[in-house]
Amino acid sequence: MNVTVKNKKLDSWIKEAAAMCQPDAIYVCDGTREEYDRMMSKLLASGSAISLTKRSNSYLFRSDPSDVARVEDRTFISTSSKEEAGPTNNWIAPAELKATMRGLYKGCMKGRTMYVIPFSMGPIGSPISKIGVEISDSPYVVVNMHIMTRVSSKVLALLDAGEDFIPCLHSIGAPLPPGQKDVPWPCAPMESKYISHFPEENLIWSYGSGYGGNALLGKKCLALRIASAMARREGWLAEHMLILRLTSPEGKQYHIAAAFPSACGKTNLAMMQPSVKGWKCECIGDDIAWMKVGGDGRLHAINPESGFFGVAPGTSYSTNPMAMDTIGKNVIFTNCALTDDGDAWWEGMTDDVPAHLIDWKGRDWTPESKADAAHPNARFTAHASQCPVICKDWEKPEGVPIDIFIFGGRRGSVVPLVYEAYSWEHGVFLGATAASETTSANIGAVGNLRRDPFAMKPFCGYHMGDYLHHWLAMGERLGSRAPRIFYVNWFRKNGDGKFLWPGFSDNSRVLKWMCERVDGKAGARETPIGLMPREEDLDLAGLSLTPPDMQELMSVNIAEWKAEIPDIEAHFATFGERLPERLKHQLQDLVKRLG
Ligand code: SAT
Ligand code: MN
Repeated sequence: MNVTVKNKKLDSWIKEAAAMCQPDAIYVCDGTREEYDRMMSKLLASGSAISLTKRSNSYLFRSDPSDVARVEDRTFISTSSKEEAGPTNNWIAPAELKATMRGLYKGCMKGRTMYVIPFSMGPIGSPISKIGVEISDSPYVVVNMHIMTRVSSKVLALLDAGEDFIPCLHSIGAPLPPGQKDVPWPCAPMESKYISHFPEENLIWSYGSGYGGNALLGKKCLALRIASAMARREGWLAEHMLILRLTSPEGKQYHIAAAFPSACGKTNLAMMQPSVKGWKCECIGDDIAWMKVGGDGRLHAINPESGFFGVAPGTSYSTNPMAMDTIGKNVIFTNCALTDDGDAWWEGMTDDVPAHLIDWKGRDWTPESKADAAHPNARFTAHASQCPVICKDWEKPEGVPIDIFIFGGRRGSVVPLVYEAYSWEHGVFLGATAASETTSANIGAVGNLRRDPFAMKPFCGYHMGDYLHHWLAMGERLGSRAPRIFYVNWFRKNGDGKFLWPGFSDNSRVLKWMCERVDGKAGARETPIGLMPREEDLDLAGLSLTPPDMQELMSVNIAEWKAEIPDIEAHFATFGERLPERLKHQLQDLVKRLG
């Protein structure tokens, strides 16, 4: 081991993990640029990384074709009883799961180095931040963690000073026998992958996958699943939300936190450049928000991450120019295509499709090829500080005060562009019943409608019914200082399957209405589903949207909404006794309003 670890809990955990996993060497990371460069040189030499000549200090990785996204079927919340994990989580009893995983971990790092990665979620030393230590045998994980979290020897110093940490054990599950050549992306087969959480003891064990949220354990595992359970115990919120600051032409600031499922445009909204005149948008985070009630009685949010792990396909200078400028240099690309002149490429990146590429599986690709050149869940990893519109306050330890919550998802039909909740309770109902067509961010079928409460279905570390109670309780605590709640759908289509709403920078028109609602300046009409802008309430200047399209976009079809009710009832029934009474009443009220 390259350093002496003084913290007793950490030292004995490293020894225990080493005895079980039997790595050839142990290396404690310090988070420096030199370390990153050294690690990247090794990854280049081993053939895992490809250096991109067109982008400075940028690299392309191609994963194993079986290891391309989160694996919700292999993700477990291991509480002492199944009931505590609730209906939205897979559960195995802790003793059984640990016994199985110990069997898998035994000798799993043979032929490899065990990296010890001390990291902080949130600014180092902030009272809202949490410390984690990830043990991993993947150098790809190390370089990604450098960007996505604060990896530093300062974190070890905090541990020496007595701070606690969340242990995150990770192995790709592919020991390397002596003399055998490594593959570019080692991992274990699907049936032996386990992404396990023990929220009662703040512990994470992940085995078999090297991809994204399965392997970068600070993200979904710590900052959402473990943190959501901590947040409930401690009276705060850990949410799957972007955070942005909007500034009006008069210079008034509004802070918005928005929850959409993975691959539904959080990064695009977080970096959006408003098309409405005089308004400015700055990014604070694109995936996760930790929120606590401040001394002023308001909810204050921080982004616990330090980078973006964004979906590449569809990202372009027309959809998200700020993301494009963020990824000009110092980027890790995963499962993008490679151009002949040494750049990354993906579907939707440029109007002209290159005549020849190497696809994400390493095969020759031409526009005639049937398969996608980049995997639909291909990603870029880039540091937040590289974003041209990163808010100057993005690392403020006390966070920013939230004015507005937005929930939403991808719905080709039924759900209009925007509506506002009648009350906090109604807003919690909107979050609880949020539904979205599934995307490629999870292994499984794409395009199926599923209820994804608060976009937290895959990320809530405890019983979702208790989570809904927690949200209601937070509303009571916040009282008149609670943020206003809205629901949006950017993805409604017309009969020909075309999107009705242009989206992207024009979403600012919707956000502007929300800000004016907060200030009591803009009107709305009551509808059975919530408060909706009348046409004159939305700033549509300069937008070429035909009146019939606008009408369709904003329409609430009573028959279609009535048809949603049985699905909501079935969804609510899964929470059993733990479904808050107040949400049952909200459903009854909706049924009544629909007539
Ligand atoms: O792979 S991740 O879980 O980090 C990305 C996502 O699904 O949001
Ligand atoms: Mn996400």
